[in-house]
Amino acid sequence: MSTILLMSTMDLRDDLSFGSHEVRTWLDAGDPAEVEYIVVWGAFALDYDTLPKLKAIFSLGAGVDHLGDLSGVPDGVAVVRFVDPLLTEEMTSYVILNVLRFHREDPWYRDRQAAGEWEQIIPPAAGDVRIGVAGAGELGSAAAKALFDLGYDVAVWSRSRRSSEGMQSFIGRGALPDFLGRTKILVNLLPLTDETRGIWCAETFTMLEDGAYVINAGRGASLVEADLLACLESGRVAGAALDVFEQEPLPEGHAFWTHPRVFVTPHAASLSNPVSIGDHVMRNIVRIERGAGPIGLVDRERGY
Ligand code: NDP
Ligand code: OXD
Repeated sequence: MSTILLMSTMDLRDDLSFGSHEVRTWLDAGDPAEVEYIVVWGAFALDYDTLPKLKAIFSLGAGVDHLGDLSGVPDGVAVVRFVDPLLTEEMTSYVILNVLRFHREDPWYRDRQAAGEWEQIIPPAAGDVRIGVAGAGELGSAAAKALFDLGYDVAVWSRSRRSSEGMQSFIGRGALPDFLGRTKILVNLLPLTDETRGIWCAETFTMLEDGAYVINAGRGASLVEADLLACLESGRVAGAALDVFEQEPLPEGHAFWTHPRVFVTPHAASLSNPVSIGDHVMRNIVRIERGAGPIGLVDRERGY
């Protein structure tokens, strides 16, 4: 049995189950010298000198940007992100929902409905719709594969080479213009790092096919919202499905709330399932106690 410290602004003890492990919260943390594992959502500042037994910090999400600066985490302490088939499945359905929305001209049909107009347009064949998935990790590669299986012309973009089952694979910053130049529907599933902050901006939107669509389920800070609004205004970008934002919750009165070409969801593309989190943490504790590497180990150099 290990001692887990659960750090979150909400008391999640009733939602999360960690079996027979002893779970403490910030309010009843007891002696920090006994804590072996931390499960956390949100930025934190810890005095690691008071945590000599700490073995791992588990993020409650797939992303770790919310944890803030990880440079002070001692080398022997693993930072572990959430990896889970259900999380992947949910993200895949969010991406498919929005790709179909744009491919099948749903915004246009909604306008026709509002106007009471009976009009039809023949959609392009899926094979003629070029989708670019930025981020070919756990979530991006599954979404890309599902879209590929639906017949779309899918390419992925990542930092290092990925096998992509017949999909085109673009690697590194130098390949970004080519990747975007063949993309009609951009799906962002990149983690937020120094390299990806603000990556989707006027310059990169201009590289997309004219009248492209943007789906952002990665992180809000990867996208410059003012630039997207300007590109929606000019028609350079025809529509966007946004799940994540520069500021969350999306502030009252923000232009996205009422924009006719923007589809807002409240950071709900893929929500961490509490049962899966419990399983993930407990399975990883077994691995760590056996001396094996945890699943979801974060590379602190890369930042994801
Ligand atoms: P992974 O770490 O498995 O994958 C990240 C991918 O991004 C990898 O393919 C990686 O390349 C690529 N990448 C990272 N940096 C760069 C870069 N500078 N240039 C090009 N490619 C880059 O992450 P996940 O797929 O599990 O999750 C992705 C993100 O999705 C999370 O970090 C989180 O921000 C977001 N998310 C959002 C949710 C929501 O509900 N909206 C829910 C869950 C996650 P390489 O393969 O070469 O390493
Ligand atoms: C995550 C998220 O990172 O929910 O898992 O955004």
